[in-house]
Amino acid sequence: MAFVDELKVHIRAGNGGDGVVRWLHEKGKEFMGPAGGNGGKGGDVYVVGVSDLSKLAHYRHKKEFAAMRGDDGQSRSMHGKDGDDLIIEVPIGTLVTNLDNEKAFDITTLGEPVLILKGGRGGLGNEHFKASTNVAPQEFTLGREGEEADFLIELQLTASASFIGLPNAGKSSLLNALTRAEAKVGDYQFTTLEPNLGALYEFVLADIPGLIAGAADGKGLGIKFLRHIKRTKVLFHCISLENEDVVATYNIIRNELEAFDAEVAKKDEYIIFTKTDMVTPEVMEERIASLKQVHNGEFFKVTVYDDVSIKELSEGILKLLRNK
Ligand SMILES: Nc1nc2c(ncn2[C@@H]2O[C@H](COP(=O)(O)OP(=O)(O)O)[C@@H](O)[C@H]2O)c(=O)[nH]1
Ligand SMILES: [Mg+2]
Repeated sequence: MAFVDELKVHIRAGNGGDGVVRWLHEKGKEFMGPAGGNGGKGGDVYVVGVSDLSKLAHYRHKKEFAAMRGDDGQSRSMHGKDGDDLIIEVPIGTLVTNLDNEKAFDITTLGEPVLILKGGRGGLGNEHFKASTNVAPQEFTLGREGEEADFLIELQLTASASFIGLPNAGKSSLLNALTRAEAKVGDYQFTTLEPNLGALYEFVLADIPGLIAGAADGKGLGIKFLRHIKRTKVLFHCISLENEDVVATYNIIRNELEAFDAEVAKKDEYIIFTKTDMVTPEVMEERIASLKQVHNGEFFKVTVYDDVSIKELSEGILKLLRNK
């Protein structure tokens, strides 16, 4: 699913239900008085932060959101049911702006609903107007309208870390294993160079697809792609242990990075050796040793088929980023 980070929508809270005029009747008895119930309150609208960073893509075709209207009052003094609230899930890091009054809601926490529009009050039924001077009131009121406005919903994220590497290195698989992202695996679509994003606690991880695809001359690179890789704090360079010559593999990406942007190439880089399950321990040690001759610093080893290695990687990444 394409990454969506901006939406313009109209959002409406529910209208209140109307109050009604009803009378109490009982068989064989005379007039017993007013019994029209009040209308229910219209539903409020909340936004709530979730960790699924692709959430806005689900609303891509939506132009309008609306909470439920309150039910009208009923006979026998029964009040109308309140309209259900509407809770709109957005990724943490989303800024929700009411374009009619410029009020902005910055959604930075998980699971805490923030009220953005209030539902209308229910109207009053005729029973409400009963008084010693008014035993048969005809009065009632209509429900109030719920608030409504146009909103701009923007995801304002900067990736803390980006996974780079050759196609097939296992970047998307890692992003999926470390976060709740749903990046496509084994998908070589270099024409869409949108980053896949996932949240690892407070950090956003980006899987940068195919840096190699004409990256140096900037061909086809979207603005979001550039923004993410330029502002990212650290790079995790993924190298599959399947490669017989891991140094050559490493250098391909390094050269591409240098040609792409000298500033980006200067960022701190950590190596993640992927697909440890594909080689024997001896071959693994040999390949890691050869790379250590050209790159010093910390490195990680991982296979998506071993949860322990994923957990270690996850902890390692967290420790690194929290120390930045
Ligand atoms: N054996 C093995 N295969 C993996 C591992 N990680 C990813 N793959 C496979 O390698 C291929 C490329 O993975 P993908 O995550 O799409 O790589 P990307 O191009 O770097 O995003 C897919 O077929 C994955 O199933 C791993 O740890 N072990
Ligand atoms: Mg990929």
